[in-house]
Amino acid sequence: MWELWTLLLLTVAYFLWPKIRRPGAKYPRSLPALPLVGSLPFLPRHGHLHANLFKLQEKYGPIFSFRLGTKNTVIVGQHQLAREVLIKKGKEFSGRPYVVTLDILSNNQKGIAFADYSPHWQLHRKLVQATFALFKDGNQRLEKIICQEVSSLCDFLATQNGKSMDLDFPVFLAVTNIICMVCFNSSYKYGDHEVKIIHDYNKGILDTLGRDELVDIFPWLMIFPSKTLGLMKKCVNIRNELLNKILQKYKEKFSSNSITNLLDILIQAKLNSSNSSSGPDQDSKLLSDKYILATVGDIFGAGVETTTSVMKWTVAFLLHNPQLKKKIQEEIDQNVGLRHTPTISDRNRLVLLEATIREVLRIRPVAPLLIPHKATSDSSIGEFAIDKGTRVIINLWALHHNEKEWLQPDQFMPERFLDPTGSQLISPTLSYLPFGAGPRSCVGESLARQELFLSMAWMLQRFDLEVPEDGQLPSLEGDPKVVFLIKPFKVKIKVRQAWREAQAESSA
Ligand code: STR
Repeated sequence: MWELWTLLLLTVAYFLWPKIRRPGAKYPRSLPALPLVGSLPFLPRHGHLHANLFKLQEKYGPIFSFRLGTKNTVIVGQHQLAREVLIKKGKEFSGRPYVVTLDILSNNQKGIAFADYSPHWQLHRKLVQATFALFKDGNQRLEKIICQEVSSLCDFLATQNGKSMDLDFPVFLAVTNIICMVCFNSSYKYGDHEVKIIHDYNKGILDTLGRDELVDIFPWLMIFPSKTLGLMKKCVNIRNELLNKILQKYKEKFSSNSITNLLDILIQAKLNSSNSSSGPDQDSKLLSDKYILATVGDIFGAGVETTTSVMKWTVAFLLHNPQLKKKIQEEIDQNVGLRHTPTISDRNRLVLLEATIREVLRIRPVAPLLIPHKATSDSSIGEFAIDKGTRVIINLWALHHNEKEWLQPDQFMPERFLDPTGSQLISPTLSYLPFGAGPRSCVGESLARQELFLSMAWMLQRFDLEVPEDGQLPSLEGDPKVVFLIKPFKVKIKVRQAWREAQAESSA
């Protein structure tokens, strides 16, 4: 009998043990791994994953690996190696691994954020980039759209003068409207019920993605019902229904003569490929409603959750650093004044504000581990062999907190992005990639930077953002989901005296 058991165990071990790899090749050092569970028992369970992985670098070096289930994962925590993965060998590492929760979210790896390296990913990414090009200049330029929404946001905040409030929802609404303009040329009014629905399902999606669920490690656990997956599916369904309703309605009024947003670009590309002389071509299938919805869903989700989060982080750091806030306001008063609202062209004059935003993106990166990459062919990183199919995770947190690259990396110091005279922006090191890099880099970087700059400049010109009366400062610890969120906090809104006087003067 025991022979049978041994045979069975050996067979199981054979299938679950990593395959013998390229002979003679040198692989990154690995954490210990057991059959079945892999390195799971050896991974720290408490605290933030990005910080734990950074800590492991002390023992294992800047690149190391571990095994979860049957999959090998390589962690890269140093900028030269990260740039090799993202830029120099960008194409070889442009794949995306299969992750159960992300697969539900992306309707089988459609869209652009979580799609594996594939013709549909290439096509949709190109079309999204073409969309942003539509908003470069003219009447539709991003700056104009952003200023409109930021202006409404500030007008709303003015009605809250003297009160302490959570900025989450008002900021969410402004940012949602900006991305709505980019996607469908529409926007929501304050109090619109649909915005609340979007707010709620986004929260559900973020909550369920962030739980490093075991199913993401062992996909076969899917056969057991899971509460998290259930909630995830519910939220994704609500989202898909809402976006589908918008898409179907939009199709009726679509006109080839006026291509002004993401939906226009996607629908037009679909028409072009179905009418091609040789009959519907390959692209036509890749532009069916399901594919279109997945891409719009990604842009929507990415455009809203990231910027809202960074704006809240920025306000939180300013509450902790009231002197800095005052200095930024002086900078605004001197360079923009109080008669005009700030514009993008003020960006090279408001250098302290710009440095502050860069520092927020360093110390609390939106995605501290980016989104996992996958090797699309056998390749290498530095001196180490990487087999096709290996997951590669860039630990951006490690890059942004490396003591050899940054002076006191845990301190919030916007001055590090300024020259000693404080008048020029500088890049102190290459160990900084807040938007990733290479073929998978963030497509919305320029939109995001403009939104962050304009909204902070407008808000600080008009308001004093202060700690609420109860003296409660925001926690800076954070809550890492797919986006590194900040825990809810309140801020006291006060219209600036200087702003009031300037208004009274100009209307007199
Ligand atoms: C937020 C919640 C939602 O409703 C939809 C999405 C899909 C796209 C995701 C987004 C999420 C979170 C931020 C992501 C983005 C794609 C790129 C972006 C992960 C889950 C980042 O890399 C920061």
